[in-house]
Amino acid sequence: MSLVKVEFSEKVGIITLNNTQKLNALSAQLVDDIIEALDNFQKQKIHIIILRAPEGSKVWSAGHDVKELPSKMRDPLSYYDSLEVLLRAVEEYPGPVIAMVHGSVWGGACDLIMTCDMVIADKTANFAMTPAKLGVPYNSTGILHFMNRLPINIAKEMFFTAELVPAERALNVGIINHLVAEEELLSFTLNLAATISTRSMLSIAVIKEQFRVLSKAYAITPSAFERVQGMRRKVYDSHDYEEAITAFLEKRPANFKGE
Ligand code: YZS
Repeated sequence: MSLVKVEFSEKVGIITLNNTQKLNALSAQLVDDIIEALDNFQKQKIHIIILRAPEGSKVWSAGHDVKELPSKMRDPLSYYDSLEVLLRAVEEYPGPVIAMVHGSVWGGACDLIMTCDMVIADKTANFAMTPAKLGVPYNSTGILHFMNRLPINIAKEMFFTAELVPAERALNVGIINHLVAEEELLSFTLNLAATISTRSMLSIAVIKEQFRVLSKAYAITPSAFERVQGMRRKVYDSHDYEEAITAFLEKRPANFKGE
């Protein structure tokens, strides 16, 4: 059974992450279902996508399913990890993908939000970037998603503290485009999509692609790439990574040793 619900009109498709029992944790199955929904919408030439959680969810998504993270010795965020595939699918969708957020957004789901073209939220929304809590060596493409959206000091604060950024501040620092009343969240988002749907989709698709290509136009040397990969490997091979995943599963704070 699919873990997403899909609805669509002529030009707007809505994908609802619908595994609330697991707080919409981004398991491989949920992520694959989102990707499949995006593929189907693209085939049907649906121009604009809205990504949401079911009405009233306290948690929009709890992030990567920690139970599916490798326990040690393997990159937890490798190129073909399903979350990484999803982030590229959102970036490459040939029309706007709008995140409509009610509730809290954690870790990999926060990265998903950053990858969406726009974010509309109500006051229940808050956002936490958690790798430093879970000992995860976050990857360069993910860091770039934040750098391309936020002032670098704000992005660093999010990564270094792993604390939730509440809605009002998220608006001020540019995580979200519009902060609207809870009861207007859907109508506001649909109106935004309706406005966009009157514009040239050919034009928007090529503009979105240029934003994507230009925002990734960073050259790094092979040795810098290999050095960063080597540093990341030391982290996912470390005691601290294993300890943090175990601590999460045992519902206790991690005891980091710095090794
Ligand atoms: O006790 P059961 O078995 O019912 O399970 C609990 C939680 O363990 C489980 N759960 C998760 N399982 C897998 N992956 C998750 N991300 C996850 N989050 C929660 O869901 C059941 C209900 O959770 P409770 O904690 O009892 O619910 P509640 O008291 O309402 O608290 C909700 C929050 C969202 C505040 C709480 O569950 C929480 O703090 N979850 C972890 C959020 C998080 O840190 N996510 C980041 C995951 N990491 C990533 O996305 C990246 C890899 S990274 O670390 O790099 O950012």
